[in-house]
Amino acid sequence: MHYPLYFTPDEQAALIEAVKAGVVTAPFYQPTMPRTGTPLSVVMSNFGSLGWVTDKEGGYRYESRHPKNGAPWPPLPNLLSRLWEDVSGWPAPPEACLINWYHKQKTSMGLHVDQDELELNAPVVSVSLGDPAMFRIGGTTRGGPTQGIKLFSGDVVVLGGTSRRCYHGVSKIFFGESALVPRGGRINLTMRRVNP
Ligand code: MD3
Ligand code: FE
Repeated sequence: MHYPLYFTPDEQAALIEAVKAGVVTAPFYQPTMPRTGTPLSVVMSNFGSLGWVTDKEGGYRYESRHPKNGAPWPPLPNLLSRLWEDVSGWPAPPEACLINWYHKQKTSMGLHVDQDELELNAPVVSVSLGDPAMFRIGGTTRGGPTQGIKLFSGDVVVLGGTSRRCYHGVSKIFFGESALVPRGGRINLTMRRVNP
């Protein structure tokens, strides 16, 4: 489900303020791929009792603390808890909210499936802020056709049912089109249920 402009401009600004406050104690860090140590192009942080992290040594995982400074993740902002209750249809709250900042012109995210959660039946709820992005979603197997959807600031996407297990990624950021994010780019907030 795509909810275009779910959040008003004032709410979008409040979400950016919440991110700015959160990254005081849990700063954006450069995630790296398991084993190879290749950096991802986005920088990341999290809100919630668990955060999704990755580095060369530890691989993809959920952790209750920041991988660089050991700080607990800041609590989920109320606007996001309310969003989850409104659109997820899931009886339990999300433990994790990953913050992806597409902070440079060339940032993207290759096609992948989210499968580090024990609970794969809960939907994923995503919020786009700042510059638009071309989001791509395919099927449940690698290599098939994909559909592109341009996502704008304030849009919400809910991936439930079969779509939860689909390949997806971000092929392009329309860098410099929005003034919402300080220093520019796009911020994506992705809420997930981790444990059954
Ligand atoms: C479709 N993030 O962090 S959010 C990710 O815009 C991720 O930053 C993208 O993919 C971003 O893992 C896309 C939308 C999204 C999130 C999870 C999904 C789409 C999904 C899981 C299954 C299918
Ligand atoms: Fe993903």
